[in-house]
Amino acid sequence: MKIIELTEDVSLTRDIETSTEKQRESVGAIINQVRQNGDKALKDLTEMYDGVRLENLFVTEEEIKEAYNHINQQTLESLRRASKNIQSFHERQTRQSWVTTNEDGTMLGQKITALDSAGVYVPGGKAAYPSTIMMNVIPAQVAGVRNIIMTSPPDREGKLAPAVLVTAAELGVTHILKAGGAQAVAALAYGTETVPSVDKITGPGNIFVALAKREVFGQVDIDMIAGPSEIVVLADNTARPDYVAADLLSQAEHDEMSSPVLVTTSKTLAENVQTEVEKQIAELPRKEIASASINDHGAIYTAAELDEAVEAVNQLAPEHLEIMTKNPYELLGKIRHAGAIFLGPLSAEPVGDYFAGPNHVLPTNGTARFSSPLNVDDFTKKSSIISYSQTAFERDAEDIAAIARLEGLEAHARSIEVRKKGEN
Ligand code: HSO
Ligand code: ZN
Repeated sequence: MKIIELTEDVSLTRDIETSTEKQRESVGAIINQVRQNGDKALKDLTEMYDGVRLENLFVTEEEIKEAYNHINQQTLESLRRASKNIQSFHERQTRQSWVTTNEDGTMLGQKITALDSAGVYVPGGKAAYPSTIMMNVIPAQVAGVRNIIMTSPPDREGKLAPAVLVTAAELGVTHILKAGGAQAVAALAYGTETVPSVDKITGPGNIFVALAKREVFGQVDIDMIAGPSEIVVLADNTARPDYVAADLLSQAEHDEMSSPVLVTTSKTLAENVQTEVEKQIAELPRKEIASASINDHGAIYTAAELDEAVEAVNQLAPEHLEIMTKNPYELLGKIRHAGAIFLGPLSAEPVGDYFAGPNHVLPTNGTARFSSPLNVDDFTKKSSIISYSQTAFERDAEDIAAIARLEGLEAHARSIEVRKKGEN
């Protein structure tokens, strides 16, 4: 892992994965195919990309029952405890509708309504994470979304992983579509004979899923376009190098493109973490992926002062930030951009990935500058409420008509004036 001294000409910007023209064309074609041919297109595309011809596009009750035979009781208990924590955290995010009545008799307000339906995309193969199912489904349920459809690509035998099925079933999700890629996104956005269209599509996926989500945005809402995982550890000489190295590697093992970064005021820590990373990486089952991430997208930055280190963190605007300094709370106020902030030596990033309660679907690629973790609000929308009284109307009519005429919109002005007392 390279050690770089932070100077003014060190660039902290990160390359964003871009799509090719060919990928965009193929996604467009897949979406059209599903729009035109519905279930048949879904089956044809699943045969082509996942290597299996499906009779039934949806998971059956028997398949769910069977999946439970492959999960041991202890794992099930762990999933249940995690789910409980995630639920209680998200319950704190719920908002109430409100109205305010003014002395002039007007009533104004904001009505909060859950989306009718949501589709959750779950990647296939090894990246089919039960934790991600919980992180997407639970906020939707807490918001009050009634219809939740999950979709995930089947394996060559037409099956979904038992852990995926059991997690979904534990959460009460029974509508599970066996489809992946752009075709799954298209089916959720436009609906088919058997797949109902949804209002919002959330969940991570490969470049084809990301492009498809971008393409159907407007027809439906989407959560975000998530990039590879990122972690920044901000540490001083009080941090333990073995903890720091382990946490950097926890995100490095996600993807060759993941970015594990240490920003530190201690040159000794920098060197010790460098050694530790080499030592620990050798023992990891996913060492090829982790090494690629560490070597190509990892870095250790050394800063002269803590303030300089904090500034670098804000520029990086990481998905995850761990602060392991003498007094992490002191720095919290200075952190402006980070998806999730982990304070102190025991708040390891995987505590948040799996268990503590906050959502692990977080802004990546510097988008923490302007966006937030997935949350209950993402599954609700607001309607404004306006009720005008006679007093208020008489008082404001002239102002309203004046602004209408300023805009050259005479019919607007007349819609006000037709109601004015004494004029009709
Ligand atoms: N750290 C990932 C989420 C995850 N980790 C799922 C393990 N499973 C992105 O925030
Ligand atoms: Zn993770």
